[in-house]
Amino acid sequence: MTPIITAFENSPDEGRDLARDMRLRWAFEEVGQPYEVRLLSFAAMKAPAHLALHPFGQIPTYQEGDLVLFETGAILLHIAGAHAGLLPADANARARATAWVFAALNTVEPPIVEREAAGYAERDKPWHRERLPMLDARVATRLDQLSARLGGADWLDGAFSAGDLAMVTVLQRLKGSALLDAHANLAGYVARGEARPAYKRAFEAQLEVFRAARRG
Ligand SMILES: N[C@@H](CCC(=O)N[C@@H](CS)C(=O)NCC(=O)O)C(=O)O
Repeated sequence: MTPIITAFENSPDEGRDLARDMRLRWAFEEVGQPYEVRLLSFAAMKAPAHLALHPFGQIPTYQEGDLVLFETGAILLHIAGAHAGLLPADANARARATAWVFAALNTVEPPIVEREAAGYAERDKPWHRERLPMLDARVATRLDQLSARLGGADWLDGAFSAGDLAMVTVLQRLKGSALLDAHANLAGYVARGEARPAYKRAFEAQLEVFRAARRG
């Protein structure tokens, strides 16, 4: 059965890979699993039919027969568990790759998203300028630590895994920022992820949604 995911009909980033359906598209491409995409407007995301699939009214969701999932980490691990290619065969290495998925989404992503959200939701507040250095410092701390761990390796723990896929998509939110550029190894890590053929296919598919919407 072909899994169906949901994605933005009109992505705020105009299809440039930041919407989180990208993680799932990339995972499907890595493991060679065909998938379908159901596009949603913002209004549809908050309507009862979608809230029945996703309690927080967000994208992406995953449907496969009777199974409905939300949260990209859970979906990524579900895809990785069902197909070869994103988790190592060795049980300990598999557990470590899973830990990196959680690290990406629970430890590295929150300060990055908080800083990004402050940029568009709090810009007009009198305290915004004072708060910004603190948000930058929180991100910088995580990047320093991640950079130290990655060192000169290509991937976080041996071969490319679901952990790297999650981490690269999290770090992409900082592309072009001084925070990421301060760590050549992390910038190189993101570039290595984006150079993977599976990533490129997923990126093209996501961008095509934006192009099609523009064509009308
Ligand atoms: N923790 C969730 C976050 C999902 C999320 O933030 N989705 C965004 C798009 S990338 C969204 O739907 N934003 C619109 C909204 O929250 O109303 C996950 O990883 O799946």
